[in-house]
Amino acid sequence: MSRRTVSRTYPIDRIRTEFPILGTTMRGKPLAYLDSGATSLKPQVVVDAELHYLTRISANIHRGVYQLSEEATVRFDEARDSVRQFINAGDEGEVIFTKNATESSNIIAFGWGRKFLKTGDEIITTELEHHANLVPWQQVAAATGAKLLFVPLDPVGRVSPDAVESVVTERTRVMAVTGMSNVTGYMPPLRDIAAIARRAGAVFVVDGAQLVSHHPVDVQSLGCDFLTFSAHKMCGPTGVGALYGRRDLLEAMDPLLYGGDMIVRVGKESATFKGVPDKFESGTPNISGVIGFGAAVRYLQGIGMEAIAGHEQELLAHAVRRVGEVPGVAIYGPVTEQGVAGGVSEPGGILSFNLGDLHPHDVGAVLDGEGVAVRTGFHCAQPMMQFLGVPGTVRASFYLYNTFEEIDRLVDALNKTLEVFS
Ligand code: 7TS
Repeated sequence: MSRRTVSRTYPIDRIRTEFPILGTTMRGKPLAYLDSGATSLKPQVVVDAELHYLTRISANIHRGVYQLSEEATVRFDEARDSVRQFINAGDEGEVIFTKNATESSNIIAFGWGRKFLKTGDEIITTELEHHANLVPWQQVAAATGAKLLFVPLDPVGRVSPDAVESVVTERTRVMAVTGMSNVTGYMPPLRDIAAIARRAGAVFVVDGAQLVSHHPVDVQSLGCDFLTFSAHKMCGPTGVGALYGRRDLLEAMDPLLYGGDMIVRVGKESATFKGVPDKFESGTPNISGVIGFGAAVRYLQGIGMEAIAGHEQELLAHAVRRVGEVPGVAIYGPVTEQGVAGGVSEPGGILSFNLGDLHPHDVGAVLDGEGVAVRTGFHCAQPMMQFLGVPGTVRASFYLYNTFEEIDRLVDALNKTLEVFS
């Protein structure tokens, strides 16, 4: 059996050849890239799609009457349809291209929250959130007089439906919850939360920045009203993301940005606006990025999100066991208890830990010298660090191209770290 994967059918060797950067070195060692939670590597097909636009098309969309502009528009629209299919949105108007998940969250918070929330209304969220799905809501709460309420987490950082129910009141208007913690990989029970939001008459916002890249997501069966995600975490380019929103909600919202490409008619004093998605996409978008995003989701679909999620779970199980054997390691989150939670959670491919009382940055620096790339620090999730009672963690995050050998190299590098600091 190959050590690269335990599943004989998962095409790990082929996948690795499709990512040019995996053939390179870091600090003179073969790159072991364990930081896909921050951003993923890019396969050649995505690079090629962008390059084709840049070298063969390179025209603006929606405005030229000439062939190249028409072709750019067709490719742009194809990308929207690919992303729509990827999350099974009902129609293309429900997929808005943004610059990243952060911008998508801000469009919801300011476009919907700022317009519809009133003093005393309640926004339910959790301490698991990345700042992108918390700070915009804090701002909107301050501007509208709405209140933020936090679902109590269990001791290892899980959300149960009962805990969600315990903070729901007749003033609940929004529930904004991560689909997967970028610190622990924990995946809250979204379907249960969607049902609670529906009963409460609240809008259900899912931060999908980690979830969508690693697991199959069907917005219709999930029952979310909004979903935010970034292309760069799912094999696509930086500078492009998406917002899924239910059509009726998007139609009722105000855009964040006004200008060209989103208007029907402009007079000297006022203007009228197009419908969705155009009203949220004023100005020239990141055309090459969107085209690359389309190529990325088609690439992921070609492998299959179930297969990718399965591969990551095998890697995670191996990592939990092997990293857990390193003397003095403390692993955070429910990952070591998966299966005990009574179906409340499933693991995502993320492992956060600390090594004795060493600072995470010191650990990360030694790992870097060994060619192992991990993220260290508070991961844009300071409330989660407060919950865990640590200033930061070392985080290894896995994706479709990672192998058991890379995790073994992480473990060797952690043992070396212990020697360096002994
Ligand atoms: N939500 C979650 C759960 C995230 O993990 C991130 C980025 C974002 C939102 C924001 O995405 P962006 O593309 O708009 O920046 N998370 C990380 C991380 O964990 N390390 O670097 C970025």
